[in-house]
Amino acid sequence: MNLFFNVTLCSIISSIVKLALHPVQPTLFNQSDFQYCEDADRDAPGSNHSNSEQPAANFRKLEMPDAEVWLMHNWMQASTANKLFLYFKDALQWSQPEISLFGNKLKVPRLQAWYGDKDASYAYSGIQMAALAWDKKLYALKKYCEQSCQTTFNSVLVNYYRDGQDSMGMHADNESELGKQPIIASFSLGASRNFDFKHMKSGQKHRVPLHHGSLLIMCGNTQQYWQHGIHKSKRINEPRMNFTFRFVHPC
Ligand SMILES: O=C(O)CCC(=O)C(=O)O
Repeated sequence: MNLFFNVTLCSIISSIVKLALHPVQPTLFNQSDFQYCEDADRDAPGSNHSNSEQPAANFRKLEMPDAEVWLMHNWMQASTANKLFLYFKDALQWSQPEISLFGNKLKVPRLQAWYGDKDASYAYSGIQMAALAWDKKLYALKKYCEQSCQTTFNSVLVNYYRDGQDSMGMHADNESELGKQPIIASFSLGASRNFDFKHMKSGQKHRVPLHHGSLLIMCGNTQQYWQHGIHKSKRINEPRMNFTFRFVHPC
């Protein structure tokens, strides 16, 4: 009995120590294959859009006024990230839509795809995007992000930058359907690119390199005060993929 008690006590203590040392990565998925897991639906944290919730530990809060931005490099291990990059490159339905700029029609300087729940349609720069039905692994990735962000998402914009000549203009994700203080999770795969912020009033700039497997979370007032974008770079020849998970309020 004593032996049983000691063994049980030891295993409880060791679980507590493990939890304290590795509080971040939720273990809903075996990262080595990243298969969709039915448990993800059961264990998702529920619909929680409160900004008082903070992302899990190991995220670093960036020092930016009027913003709440969290970053974790190596949020996903490289071997899993490599497989996902190859998978998504082939599996997603990429397109290069046109935007109207001063009366001219221009193709966006990247490829993109919009996935989400049925009612999660989205419009920006005159592009109306109806959501494509979730790809299984994309849905699993969404669930995995939700664990870290302590919220739920119903859609994702995926951008594919073929090389350093592809870019994303400075903008804020402040469309009314995203709500006043949207939580946006930005996951990156492939080539490292600089993510540039610019304060809309003071003009202050902040540059964050985003690497293969990093997760950046923007919440609070970030979209009200800061624009963000990806500038062209002559030095980059490799492709990059970025996923911005969002919650679009159905209109
Ligand atoms: O590629 C990125 O990191 C930026 C994507 C972005 O700004 C957006 O989807 O709104």
